[in-house]
Amino acid sequence: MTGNVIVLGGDGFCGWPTALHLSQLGYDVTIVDNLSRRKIDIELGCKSLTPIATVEQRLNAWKEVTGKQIDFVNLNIAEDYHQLRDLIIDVEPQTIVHFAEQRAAPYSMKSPTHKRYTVDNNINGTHNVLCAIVESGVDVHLVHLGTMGVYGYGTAGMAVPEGYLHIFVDVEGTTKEVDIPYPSNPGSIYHMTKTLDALLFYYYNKNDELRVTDLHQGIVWGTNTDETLLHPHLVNRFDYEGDYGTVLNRFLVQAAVGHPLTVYGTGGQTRAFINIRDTVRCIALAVTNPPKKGERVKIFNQTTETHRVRDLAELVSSLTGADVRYYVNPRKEDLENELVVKNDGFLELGLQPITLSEGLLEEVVDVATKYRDRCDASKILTDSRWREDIPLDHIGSEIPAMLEEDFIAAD
Ligand code: NAD
Ligand code: USQ
Repeated sequence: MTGNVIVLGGDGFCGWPTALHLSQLGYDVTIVDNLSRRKIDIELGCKSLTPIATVEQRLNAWKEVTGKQIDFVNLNIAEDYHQLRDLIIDVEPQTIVHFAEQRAAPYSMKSPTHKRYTVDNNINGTHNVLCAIVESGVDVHLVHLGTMGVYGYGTAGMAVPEGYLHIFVDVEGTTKEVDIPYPSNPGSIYHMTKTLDALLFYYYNKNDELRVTDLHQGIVWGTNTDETLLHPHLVNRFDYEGDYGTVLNRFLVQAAVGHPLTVYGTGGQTRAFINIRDTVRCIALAVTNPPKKGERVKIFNQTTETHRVRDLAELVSSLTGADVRYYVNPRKEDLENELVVKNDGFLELGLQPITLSEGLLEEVVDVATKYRDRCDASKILTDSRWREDIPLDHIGSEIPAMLEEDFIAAD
């Protein structure tokens, strides 16, 4: 594979292993990142479970083990518009992969300041990328990381299609068939920014014929990929604290350090999941299969399986002996939901998914246990909540935790 690719947010959890994978495949990769995620670690008073190296050390290690060069540019895509435009003109990328957003739902709900930061950063960043591509005149394919959460997690009993809903409309007695973007139903300020991103793509695709692929990704679990394992300085980050840690990775660390598994509410929430190794493969497939000029925004559901939160807790508990505890849910979300998702797009392109059962034990042993001494257990429970009137529960109980209003809703 040849050509130039810019990876926006290439120092992050998904962006770093993707940048390495694309470089390994033969692309000339430039990472753009303002290191805001590392600064948020300082703000939250915690750090990746894995000891991540500086960007400079990372890139030197990659050069040392593969002979391949990855360039790094430190800029804020939400603010430094002209530098971004000039970089696109200089590099002439065939593809820009866009990971550079504030991606934690709890962090986005922490306070008015965090809500406003998330909206300013994500919406301005995405719009700057689109505007800069058009102004540069370079024919770029934009691959963006969206989220399954744009759809909400309730489906009226059907499988969530890949972006577009095929509907039948009665027009003066005649039935017409049309595709419309699947109705958005965000569950946090963060998820809302992703639904707004989708509207920006729709517009730039219609007006400027910009080629865009939007990947509606599920919750990523796992840590390392073939490339990040090549040198200790290439290790990927692993978030476990209450805002950035995602549910399955959190459960794995909690089990390793002897903390009870923190199930919110009844644990009846069903979500979509994907392993980090499949994330990087999916992105490589998206890069090599761009939409044609004039084609509508291409949308893939980048996810390989769905699981209920309490089932995940039981699975981790059965593997490790960890206790399961139920905490008052700091979020406003359905207590219980079913979720069926179509993911034919990547399967047809040849993806062979890694499932939970194959990879899970390896993760527990290799990463969570190896680095458990770096875990600060006081950071496991979050102080973020969706509304001020939701009580903060740092104690939990042995039975599912429901608020009075939840009992009423469940009746
Ligand atoms: P991350 O926070 O680890 O990485 C994001 C990177 O972008 C960070 O390195 C950060 O410094 C950088 N960044 C943020 N704002 C920037 C800006 N304005 N300018 C330049 N750089 C900026 O997040 P991640 O887990 O790697 O997620 C990457 C993308 O994938 C996000 O858009 C997220 O919404 C999406 N996603 C992630 C998951 C998951 O489970 N991690 C699941 C679905 C979708
Ligand atoms: N949950 C628990 N206990 C925990 C943590 C979470 O029960 O300790 C529950 C939450 O209430 C929620 C579910 O687990 O119902 C998933 O939470 P999460 O933090 O793992 O994932 P989420 O907030 O949805 O966000 C993550 C990423 C985000 C991405 C999204 C994909 O941080 O960037 O967009 O997953 S998706 O969920 O498919 O929308």
